[in-house]
Amino acid sequence: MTRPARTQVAIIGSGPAGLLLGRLLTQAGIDNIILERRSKDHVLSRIRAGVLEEGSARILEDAGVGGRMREEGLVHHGIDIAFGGGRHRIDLSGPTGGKGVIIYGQTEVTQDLMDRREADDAPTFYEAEDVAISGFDRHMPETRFIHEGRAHTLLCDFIAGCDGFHGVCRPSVPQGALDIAERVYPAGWLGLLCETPPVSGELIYVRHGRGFALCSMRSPTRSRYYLQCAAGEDATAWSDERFWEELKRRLDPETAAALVTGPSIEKSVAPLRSFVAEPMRFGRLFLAGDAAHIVPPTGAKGLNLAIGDVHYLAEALIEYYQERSQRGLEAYSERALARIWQAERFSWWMTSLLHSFADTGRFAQKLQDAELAYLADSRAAQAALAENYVGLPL
Ligand code: FAS
Ligand code: PHB
Repeated sequence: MTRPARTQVAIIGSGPAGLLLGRLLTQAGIDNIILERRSKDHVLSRIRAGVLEEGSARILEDAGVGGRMREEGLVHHGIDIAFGGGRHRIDLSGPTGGKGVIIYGQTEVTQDLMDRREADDAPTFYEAEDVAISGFDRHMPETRFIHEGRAHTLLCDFIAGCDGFHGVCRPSVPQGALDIAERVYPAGWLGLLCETPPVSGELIYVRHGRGFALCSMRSPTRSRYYLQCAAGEDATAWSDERFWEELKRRLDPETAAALVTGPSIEKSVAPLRSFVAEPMRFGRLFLAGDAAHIVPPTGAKGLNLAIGDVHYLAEALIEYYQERSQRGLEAYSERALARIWQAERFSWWMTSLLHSFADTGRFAQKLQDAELAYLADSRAAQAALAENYVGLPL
């Protein structure tokens, strides 16, 4: 691409948001190009989310990328909350008319979307350097980037900022045009992936005086565990042995005894942050996914919110091109933010309920005890958790 090329929608970022948007637009006959700064292998090497809401699964199925998810994904109808030495099962399906969640790693979702994009023969520039965007506040958006040592300019009708929390799109918005709401938690999550059978058939969220823990999985033979750790913790400071010993100290004795340990195939630390940038549209630039918002992973909402944003944005762009209507584009930000803030609230609530933070005073600890006791005894409280966990309607 040497002379300024043109496309209808330039998508910045080849994570789940960018790839899904690309697929939905291609399916509707709308030309799009994805610019990704990392290599394909690097994008696939990042271990992230593990839980899909049924609404997300349907969107992936309608996009023609749900086959392997339906074959290999594990449908779960409950989760356990462990505290005070016991485990309390939260029925997800009873209070929600039979809804559950699907355990299917983000890595697999990304692989399925990449395979589909290749089959569509839709263009993605991996290892695109110095991506810059401009003109979106007028009617002449363009992106510039370096690829394989050559400078390119891409003219487009719209730019979709799907470039995550550390991307270039949100910072390209004029100073002062963004309303930022943020809470940074004084802790992180140390995650470990291993080829061992999960300790339990469903996820276990653990509240413990030593810190939060989560027992999750990717398949009947591959487990994913998390420990609350200090913010900015160095994952290499944790040997596998140290990780397993600490996890066992946070589990009840029966679960600890059932834990199958093994060598880690991945270990990483994720920060805990709540973050929303409003609005999500600036002229012809639209933000979607982590580029606009972040949730602490306790509610398993990050990936699901990205899919929800893209569902709304794709609908609006297809309406624009097929009906020449701006209605969906004008409603996008408000529509997406209504659902985002519900997920922000739930993720903050789950995080505050289950983590012990250094700045959590005695009163807040006693409130946690009371909230957990109420959750264990109240079907209404359990139903409220269930309907948020399986996902609010799109
Ligand atoms: P992503 O960050 O996935 O993708 C953005 C893409 O844009 C990346 O490939 C990046 O390389 C690219 N990019 C960035 N800057 C660019 C530039 N200037 N030019 C071109 N490309 C650029 N969610 C859960 O539900 N459960 C979890 O357990 C969980 N764990 C997580 C752990 C970590 C370490 C992180 C960071 C997030 C985690 N999340 C989790 C949230 C995560 O799953 C996100 O919600 C999800 O990746 C959002 O997808 P995207 O919006 O596509 O952003
Ligand atoms: C995961 O399996 O990675 C996972 C599951 C549930 C969460 C967060 C992460 O809330």
